[in-house]
Amino acid sequence: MESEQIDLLINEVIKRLETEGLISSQMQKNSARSTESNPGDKSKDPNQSFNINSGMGLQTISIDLDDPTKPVHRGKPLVDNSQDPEALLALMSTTTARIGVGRAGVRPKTESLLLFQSDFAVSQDALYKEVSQDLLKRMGLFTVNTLITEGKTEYLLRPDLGRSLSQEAKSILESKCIKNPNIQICVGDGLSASAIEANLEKIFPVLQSGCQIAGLSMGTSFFIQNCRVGVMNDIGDIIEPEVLILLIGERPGLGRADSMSAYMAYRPQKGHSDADREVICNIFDNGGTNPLEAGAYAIRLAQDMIKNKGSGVKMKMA
Ligand code: B12
Repeated sequence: MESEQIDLLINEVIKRLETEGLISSQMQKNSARSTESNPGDKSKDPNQSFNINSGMGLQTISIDLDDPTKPVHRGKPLVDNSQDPEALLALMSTTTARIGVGRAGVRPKTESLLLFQSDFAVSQDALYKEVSQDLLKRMGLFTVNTLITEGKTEYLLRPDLGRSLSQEAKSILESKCIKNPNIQICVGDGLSASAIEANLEKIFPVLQSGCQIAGLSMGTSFFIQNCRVGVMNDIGDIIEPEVLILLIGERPGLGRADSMSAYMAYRPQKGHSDADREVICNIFDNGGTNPLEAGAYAIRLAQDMIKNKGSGVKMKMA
């Protein structure tokens, strides 16, 4: 859910609670002030206090926990009485793994638990949300579907259906797409819509200009909703490109939802498996394969595939 929608929802709940006399108007003012100062960022005011009518009279409660996802909290050592705080900090800075988080008895500390839950929410949002229609429009991509008809839950439970184009999609591709191009570029939501939103606008122009510079013809690009990697075979059977590049959202990690892959295959067709494909993985800014570099590399790999007339294990053997 967008932060503006969340703000609207919160304000609506607060208004109703006030109308029913369950909270005082002071709370409404506090909340309004915190959203006004920086819309969407309620973490600006970590010590918000609210007057609540709990049934035992008016009580003031204060929320003293700041947003756990802020960088300042994410890298903070939480081990009590650490023997060597500097070494611990150095160790923690070498990894994104959750080390140095200490514990409260046998349980995780509240800070670590909240951070874990926030990061998990980011992954779930990426899985369940749809790629922005505005982005697809800007990129000039039309949408086709796989055999998934009942949304993301079915998509997650039935990978097999995400590997086949629907009958309607096949007819659309037959009528709209240029056949036998050197390079066909497709985009699929896969397991993270956020990954496509974060990287598509950066990688796509590099792929286009890469094709132009290398003298490779490009097919008609499009977007596949509820897409799995295996759908490349169906696309190959209809469009018959030399090389197919499928940009697709990777399974999100905890708090990392913007990682995209480019799966590639030479003359993809029915019966091909992952052994016939290549993957350029972990495409994201700041720590992954930079999308601009990944685009340039994908074109070089496509040229190798064309030269060797194969991809995956076959290309490695060649
Ligand atoms: C899930 C996963 C798997 C699962 C796939 C099961 C499934 N049905 O979903 C399993 C455990 C089987 C797997 C196996 C392998 N994987 Co794997 N896998 C991943 C992971 C974590 C996510 C992939 C994803 O989100 N794909 C997108 C979704 C939408 O695709 P999908 O259609 O649901 O699933 C297909 C792809 O995931 C594909 N796939 C998965 N791994 C690989 C690897 C290669 C080389 C290819 C061509 C395809 C492929 O197989 C699935 C079925 O078609 C990535 C990590 C990452 N950062 O991407 C590594 C990753 C892609 N895998 C990797 C590797 C090396 C392999 C193996 C070769 C390991 C091995 N030595 O056996 C095998 C080969 C797999 C194969 N299909 O032939 C590497 C690829 C590195 C590279 N650039 O070559 C990655 C990046 C992990 C890593 N950092 O090392 N993998």
